Parts: sequence; structure tokens; C-alpha cells
Amino acid sequence: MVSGTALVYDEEMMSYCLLWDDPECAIEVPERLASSYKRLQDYDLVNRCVQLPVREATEEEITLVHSPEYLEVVKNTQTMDVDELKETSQKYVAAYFHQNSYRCAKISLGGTLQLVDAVMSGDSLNGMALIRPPGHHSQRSESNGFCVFNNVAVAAEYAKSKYNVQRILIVDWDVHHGQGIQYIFEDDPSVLYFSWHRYEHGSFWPNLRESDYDSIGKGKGTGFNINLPWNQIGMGNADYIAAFFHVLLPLAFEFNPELVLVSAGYDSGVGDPEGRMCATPECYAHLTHMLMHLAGGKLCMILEGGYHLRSLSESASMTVRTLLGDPVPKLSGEMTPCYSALESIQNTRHAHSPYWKCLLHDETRLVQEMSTKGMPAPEPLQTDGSAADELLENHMKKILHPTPPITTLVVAPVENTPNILEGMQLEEGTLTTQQAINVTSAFNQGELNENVLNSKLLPAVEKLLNRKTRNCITVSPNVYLSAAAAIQQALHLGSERVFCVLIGDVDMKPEIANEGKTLCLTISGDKMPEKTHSPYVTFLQWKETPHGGSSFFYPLFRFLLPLAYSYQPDLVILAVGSNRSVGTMDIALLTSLLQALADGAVLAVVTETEKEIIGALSNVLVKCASLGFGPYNAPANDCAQSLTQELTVLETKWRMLQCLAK
Ligand code: X5A
Ligand code: ZN
Repeated sequence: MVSGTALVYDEEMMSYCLLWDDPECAIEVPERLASSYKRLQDYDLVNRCVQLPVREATEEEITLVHSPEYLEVVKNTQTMDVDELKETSQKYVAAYFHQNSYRCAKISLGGTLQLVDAVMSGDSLNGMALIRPPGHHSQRSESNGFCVFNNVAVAAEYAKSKYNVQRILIVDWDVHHGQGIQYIFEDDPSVLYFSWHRYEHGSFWPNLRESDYDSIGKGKGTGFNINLPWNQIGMGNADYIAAFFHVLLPLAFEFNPELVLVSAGYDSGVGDPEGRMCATPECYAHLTHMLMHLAGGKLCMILEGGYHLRSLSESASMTVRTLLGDPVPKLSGEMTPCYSALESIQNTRHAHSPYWKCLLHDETRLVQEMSTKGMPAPEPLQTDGSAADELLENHMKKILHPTPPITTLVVAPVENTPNILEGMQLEEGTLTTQQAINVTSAFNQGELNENVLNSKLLPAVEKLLNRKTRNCITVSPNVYLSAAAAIQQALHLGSERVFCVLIGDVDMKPEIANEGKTLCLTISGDKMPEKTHSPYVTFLQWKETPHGGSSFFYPLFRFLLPLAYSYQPDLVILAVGSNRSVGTMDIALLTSLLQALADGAVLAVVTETEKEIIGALSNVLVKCASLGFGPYNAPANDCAQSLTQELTVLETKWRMLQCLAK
């Protein structure tokens, strides 16, 4: 299997800078690269990556996107004096040239193409290019917003022509609209472009009408340009994650790209003077982790903006850590998207609803009068530069833990041992049925039985909670009883929130959901049982439609993950019994995505007869297995309907489920 993370960096890209006074351009400094690279070194991430040498992009490559006339203009800046450089710069918007700009722009683009080659050839699974100048504002014949050549746009054209890639997803999480990328691919259905950006009803740079949600592409490309404009500053973790669940991910999975390119600007992070947003560094780990499940893991991160050095470098480090497969830290903050974010999400979903099957099942309608329209300019947030420095320093200490020494602990009787993979450790033995029965009665009596404490499953739960192992897989003759025992043990050891997903014949008794300390979700092909009226006992009726492909993405992003993220568990238990109505690959995807919760503490409990599931889950839990998915299928009507009903009840309590502002 393809593995490894590539890193592109060369200090030569620090050999240009702004030569005159211009407050707008002053933030784009060479130290942006130095501090990012330094932070990666401090976290010992550079050593764990494959470092790729940069190269100059060729003229042929540059003109995949740019006009020969513009190339000539940039080339000529090499020999200009400062006055001429300034004069050339002023022909464009928010641009500056230096004598070394051309050379650096060629390396910046060439480095990006090196990364694309590594990933497309299979030398590396994924990677990141730390480069400048950035690219996403630059246009066919124009420099713009500190960008000279459009690195990501050229990379997409390059991948199409060199590797015959049919579908490319570009995710632009920079806080500015990459209008350059939009213009280049507007009428091209082979490139799906997603950008969120600070917009404030058009009052934020680059102040373009076409940055709004209703620019959806042109001609054949209609539906393939997704703009999510933020009309307020202060967007944070919950808003970004909601945008992924309710806008980007469903469309991206339906699109089914063969390569994902990220215009990875970190000016959307906390402390950035341009963006004035609030996302903390681990948010980028979550975004990255989700994107790693597309295109068989072929994911290239290409640096764009990011002007708060500490925020930039911490966020870029979280990105690389995640690419390498390290556990994703728990997301911090209240998991409630703000009203203005929901308005934006609602409008983007509405604008795209004619073009995407996955948007069909929910009601979509337009917000006519935006709540923030005509509001006075927002007050500066308290997170100015140095306050953010301090906040970040403390924050990183709080959220980063040493990676557990064991990746996957296997609790199984020896005759049922799955093939032990590298990174797995076997603890022989599991609960006997008698022991498990003891647990249930112990639970009813409010005490834990000696017998049970001596078995191997309960110590495994302790190891999981104490971070001795990252995750755990248990092969059990009685999935329900083992899961019940694990829950009791977790609560006994002080867990506050256990998220438990039950698939197939597991039959967990709802009374397990005590005091909100557990949230149980049962997935079954049968109709919903009589309603319990507890938001902690939830139900998903799900059955695959017969004709190939999968429709599971729909409930995954519409329901399962938003529910899990709303709850913020400290332990995830996934119990898979027999007679399940969800396919092996879908359960693998679910498990892999759930690893972003609870610092990766996932306990999978699997029936001993389900060999295929045991194999698939071992793969997902041990390696960040790159999963491949077929085309998207529309879900069966009764399933979609029962989900909608369930959502109406639950979304007032679990706020990440909400995708209409009301
Ligand atoms: C790459 C990038 C921002 C330009 C802002 C000009 N450019 N006001 O973040
Ligand atoms: Zn930017």
C-alpha cells in the first residue's frame, strides 16, 4: 500500500520581500516560511516526512494557465530597479514584485508540481508544499493579492494532462476567496472548486460580487463552483466543521475525485490580522483528516496565506501531523455553529441543490434578509497578535498528548485472533458469556464484579482511557454484553461522555444511556422501534439500495458525524453484530472518521463470526488506511424520510445537525 508524506520546502523562497512602504502587502513576509518550517522541526515532523527537492516550473507548465504576455511581464521584473518594480506592481491589485520574484514564483510552482508528481506516481500518499509566493488570487494575465502564478490551478491542469486525472477537488480554506481559481475553472466540470471566505456582504477584499454563494459555475461547469461566503468575522471550529459536514463533504463524496488539492491558507485561523477568525490549530487536523478519506488518500496541501506567524506555524504543523497519521486532537470549543454561519451554509446548499443528489432530501430555501446585513463594522476581536501568541502557547500544551505506545490493542480469544498487523498488540482472552452476564447484573446492582475486572476487556478499556493504547479491537461472542461491560468500565473510570454506535443485531438496552454520560445510536435495517424521547438514545433506519455503489455518505455527514461532534465524547465504542444493514466499507469509513473524536480512543467490538469486518476495522484502526469508494447512490426513500424525522427531534439539542438558520 502507498504510504508516506512528502514535504516541499526550500529556503530560497525567502529571497524576495517587499521593497517599499505598502501597508497592504507588508504582512506577506519571508519569515512566514521560516517559522512554519522551524515549528515542523520542533515537533520532529520534518524528519518523518520525505523531503522533496524543489525545481523551477517550465514555461510550458506556467502557460498551462497563464498567458505568454503575462509570463513576459513577470520575467522582465528580474532586471528591474526598485522604481520599475513598483510601477509594474501597481498595474495589479495588492501585488508586489522583487528582482527575485520570478525565480521564487517558478520554484513555488515547481515545488507544487513536484508534490503532485510524488502523490500521483504513488511515491508518497500525500504531502504538503510550504511555498511562497502564494497562488490562488493570480489570474491568467494578472498578479493579485501577493500571488504571481496560480500554483494550485496549474497543478490541477498539470495533473489532468500528465496523469489523465478526470476529477479534481480543490478545497480553498484560505480566508480569502481564490477568485483566480474560480475564473480559471468556472466552466470546467472536471474541477470542483470549494472556497469559504470572509465576505461581509462584499465589503471585504477582494470585494467581488462573484464571491457570493450564487456563483455556482458556468456552462458545463454549472454546479462545480462552491462559494461559502462568511458574512461575519469570528467564525470558529464549529462553523468550519459544520461547513464541511453540510456543504463540502457530501458534494465532494458525490463528486468522487481522483485527486484533492488544498489551497491551504492559514489566515482563516485564530489570531490572523487579515481573517479575524477563531479556528484553533487542531481544527486543521480535523479538516485534513476528513479530506484524507477522498481520492484514495491522494491529498496535496499547498500553502497560500497565513499572516500570524504562530498561528500559521501551529496550524501547518497540525496539518502535517495528521497527514502522517498521528491521532487527531480533540476539537476544542462549544460545538454550536453561529447563526450567520448557518445562514451562509443554508444559502450555499440552496444554490447547489439542483445539481447534487445528496442535497435532495432536505428542504432548502433561501435566506432573503441576512441577519447581519447593514450591521456596523464588527469590533476587533480580543485576539490581537500577541494575545493570540499566548493563547496558542497554552492551547497547544493543553491539547497535545504524547502518542500512545501501542496503536491497537487486540482483545480476542486466541483461536479467533485476526491476522496481527504491525502496530497491533494482542491481549489474549475476552469476556466469557458468563462474565459478561455478571457485568450486566453488576451494573444493575451498581457494582462491578471481581470476575469481570479480571478479564482482559476491562483492563483494555483502562489502557484506552489512560492512553496506553490509541485504540482497541475486541472480538467477542456476545457483542452487546461486551459493549455494555466496556461502557460500565469507562464510566466507572470517570468517563463523562461515551458515544456508542451499535450496528446489526446488537440490541443494546436503552437504559444504558444514563445521565447523559452515554449517547447510543443504533443503526438497523428495520423500522424505528417505539420512540424513547431521549436525545441520548437515537436510531437510524438504514438499508442499502440494491444497485451497486453506496448511499451511506448521506447519513454519515448529515447525521452520524454531526451527532458525534456535537456530543464531543471522550470514548467511542463501535459494536458490530451480525445481520447488519451497513456494508463493510461503509463501516470502515465510519470508524475511520470517528477516530477524529475522543483523541482517537475508539473501541471496536466485533462478533467473532464477522471475519471481513474484523479485517477491515483492524486495517483502519492500525493504519490510516486509504479507503476507496464507489460512486454515490441515492438512499432509499423510507430511510431518508425516517432520518429527516429523527433530525427534527434531535437538532435542537445536538447543534451540529442543524443546517438551516432558524
Ligand atoms: C494569499 C493571500 C491576501 C491578499 C490580501 C490583500 N492574499 N488585502 O492570503
Ligand atoms: Zn488569504
